[in-house]
Amino acid sequence: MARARVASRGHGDLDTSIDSSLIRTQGFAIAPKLFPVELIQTIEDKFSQMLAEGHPATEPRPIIDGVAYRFLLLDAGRYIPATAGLLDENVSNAVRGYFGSNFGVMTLKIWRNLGAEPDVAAQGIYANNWHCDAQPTSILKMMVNLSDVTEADGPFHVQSRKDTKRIIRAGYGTRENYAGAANIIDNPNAVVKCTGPKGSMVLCNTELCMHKAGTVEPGRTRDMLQIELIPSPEPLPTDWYRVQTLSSGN
Ligand SMILES: O=C(O)CCC(=O)C(=O)O
Ligand SMILES: [Fe+2]
Repeated sequence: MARARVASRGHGDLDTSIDSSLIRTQGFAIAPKLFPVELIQTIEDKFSQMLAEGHPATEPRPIIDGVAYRFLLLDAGRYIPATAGLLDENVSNAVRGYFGSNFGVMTLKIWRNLGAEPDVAAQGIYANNWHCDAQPTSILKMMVNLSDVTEADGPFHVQSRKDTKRIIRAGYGTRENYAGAANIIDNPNAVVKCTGPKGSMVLCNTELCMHKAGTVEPGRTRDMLQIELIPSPEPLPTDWYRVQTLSSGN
């Protein structure tokens, strides 16, 4: 399937096209204006409220010198049922088109990255060093910006499968030491920054594509929702958003 297009049902300013063939060739596809802002706002408001209350499910991680740089909510759908609206027909068709099969949900999480001074950010505090996820390559990540994300807010950064191969062949070492790839890994012609308004989204194979979180500038934040999708013989159950995490990687 080349392109999934569905009428935007009264949300005239939305662009509901997702190019699922691009996920195969490039490794990722960006949907810049996908979800109604009211849906995203409902989810973000509830997440913010949980953080403000210090809800025990919102885990501060990591804490460096007494300062939390990220708050993570696992199994977010159990606390925020509105997340059920994210796998609508449009997204589901695109994901089925990519897998060529039904799909299931492995994890559903939300996190907030907080601003960090460059010396702290240099410690790789929230997956902000280039890496590929060490998970089965069948997993597809759906990443939704829950806040308006500019370059200053540490957008998700990604490179194509082709550029990723170039980096690996140049002798990429680890997140901490890029080794032979150090000189080419930040090629501005290859790096794509997933900035966008709340509700913008990227579907990405993070095993095959080099990626990282951008560093959030001091005083700013970035809220991200992520769903890990896997091929499945069964149709998606209606209560998929109540998924409970067994394991996940980033
Ligand atoms: O927070 C981000 O932008 C990147 C996180 C990441 O590396 C991942 O989800 O695999
Ligand atoms: Fe990752």
